[in-house]
Amino acid sequence: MGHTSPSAELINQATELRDQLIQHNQRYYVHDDPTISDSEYDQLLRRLQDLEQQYPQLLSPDSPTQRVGAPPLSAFKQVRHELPMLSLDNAFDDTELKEFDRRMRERLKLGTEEGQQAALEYACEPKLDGLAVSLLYRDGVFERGATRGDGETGEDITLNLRTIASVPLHLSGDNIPPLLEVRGEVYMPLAGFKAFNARAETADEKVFINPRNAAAGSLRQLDSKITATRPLEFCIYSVGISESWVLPATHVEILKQLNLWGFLISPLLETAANIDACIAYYQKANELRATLNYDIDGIVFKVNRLDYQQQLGFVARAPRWAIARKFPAEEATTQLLDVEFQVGRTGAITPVARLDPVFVGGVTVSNATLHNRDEIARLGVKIGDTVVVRRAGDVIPQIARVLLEDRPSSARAIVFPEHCPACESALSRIEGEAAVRCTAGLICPAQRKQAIKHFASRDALDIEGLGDKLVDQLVDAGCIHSLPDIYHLKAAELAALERLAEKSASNLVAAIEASKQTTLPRFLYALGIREVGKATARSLAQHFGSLENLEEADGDSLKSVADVGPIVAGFVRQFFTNTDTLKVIADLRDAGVHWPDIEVLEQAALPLSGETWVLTGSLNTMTRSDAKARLEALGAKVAGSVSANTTRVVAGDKAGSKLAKAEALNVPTINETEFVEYLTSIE
Ligand code: 9MJ
Repeated sequence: MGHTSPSAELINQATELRDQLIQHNQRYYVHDDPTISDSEYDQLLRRLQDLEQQYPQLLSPDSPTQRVGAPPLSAFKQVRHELPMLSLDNAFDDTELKEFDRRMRERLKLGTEEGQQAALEYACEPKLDGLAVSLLYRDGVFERGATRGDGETGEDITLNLRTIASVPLHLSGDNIPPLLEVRGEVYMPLAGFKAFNARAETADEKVFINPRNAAAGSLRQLDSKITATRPLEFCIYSVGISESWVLPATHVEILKQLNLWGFLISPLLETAANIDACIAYYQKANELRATLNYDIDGIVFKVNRLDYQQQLGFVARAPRWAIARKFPAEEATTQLLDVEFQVGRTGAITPVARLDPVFVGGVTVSNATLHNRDEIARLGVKIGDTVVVRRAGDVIPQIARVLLEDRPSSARAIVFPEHCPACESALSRIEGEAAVRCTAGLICPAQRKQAIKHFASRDALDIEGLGDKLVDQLVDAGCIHSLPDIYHLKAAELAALERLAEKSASNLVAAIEASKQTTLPRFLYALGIREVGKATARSLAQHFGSLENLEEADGDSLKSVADVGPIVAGFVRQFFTNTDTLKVIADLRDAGVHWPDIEVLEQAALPLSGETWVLTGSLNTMTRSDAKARLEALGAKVAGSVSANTTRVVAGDKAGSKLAKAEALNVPTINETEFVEYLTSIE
């Protein structure tokens, strides 16, 4: 591909597309008078991109595909990573780091006893706290960039990446491979982050809670002109696929070569002769951390020799030959000012601590979750107490403990409400459950808001632009009372709301319109039936094929569905026998929400019928019950123990005796990466 010449017809086509796009661009940006929709524009742009991708000869520097900040897309394309994008195992102290070194030495047979150890060198680099992306270059030209996604499939964010100055559009230097994929991190340096937030605050716009979220939010823009205004950087840390490149012998040499071709590499990249030198590097970096102009959340150590890396291979979705030594969770003390009670989608009441704002783990924290009534009792916390707040990486801030010696005499007990704080309805607590719930369902405005947010979320009907704040506004303003009202919103009504520009209002109306065409699993998930997550929604859809069949299903047939036990079956029955919810569904369909039915295969005709699988060890990319549900939906039985009748064993991290038994019985085993690949290939 790419080496043959395009026909005259294709050359003409490309010229025509380019002219059309330039014209539409002018109409859109200069004259504010577009004559085609955003998605029609996308289609033209993609046709040209595809042509140019296929025939780089057609690329011209003035092509609209090359603009810094191209016109908005209506959605990102999916990209499958030919080589999965891996994550890293963590070590939380020096002992775990030494343990890692011992494992490497054992596997590589380099000696573990003192005095008998052969050299094992590591590459040391800071762990950047941003977003992992993959960039693909063909003949030295940047062709496509994608997010990591779940490691297997990411999103095509080429146009956004093109706006980042440290993403080279052309590589320079000698012997550039005809095909080269690099991986690295996109992040927002601290100075840029602070400046961005300061500006946003003055303009009364949304501020980001930390640089990582800012980077993520900036890369997720469908309009790359917005991304272009964000101060992002890109630093690489590994190579993916490549063609005709005889890789150097070590990781550090690879990065140095990539640096020569035009990529930014960490200025702190070093080698360490052994694990003690790694520990010294970590300490030095920890001291340096406060002076860096970007956030790092740990140090990554990688076995430097490539032949060793190949020998060591992978476990699940992480390389065996690398480890991230994380900086410790940060703690700070502050005062608990008050406790408020929030109502979740299913009515669960969550106490939220309002704190005297305190800077911890790189962000200012003014709220922390207290989870439930039991957690308040466990902490023994009162309003007015001095508390220790802990924040580790992405984790929601928690109250770790109370400093009882500092308790003021004015401290008061936290009183759990007896009625819903949003609608005054009665609360109930089911035996054996930690949560206390509001029983009012969608009559409760708080639950209604959450239900709408869930319905519009990415994995549900994916209504881009219908975010949390807007839903709050729409419900408060009385524009939305129930889910079907979403489909009766008018651009004028939306534009009248505070903070919503006319353009965003019409984009939102278009996104709402587009969401009408969906799939049965998405629709079922979107309804927010209790305990019906994505995997269960998929099982139900595959089993029943249509909503009508599901609505009519009795408890027994529900229980025969993969991953559905009596409790979930009960919630599903309850949902579909409630006249209010049936009316919501009917109204949604009347409003135009539709999906194709699914062909229901007889159990015997399913691809894994007759097979028995065993899951062991921990999985990183899905929960054990999701894995089970997916296997069962494909017709397999999932057993708890390995026998000669077992078809296959999926071995996750730290798989133990079951894996050993499988090996002893010659039962085939696969790791998580292979498992995910297999599932996606047959589902
Ligand atoms: C970061 N986040 O800085 C890796 N990373 O290597 C570095 N991440 C990585 N390396 C293999 N420096 C998988 C992830």
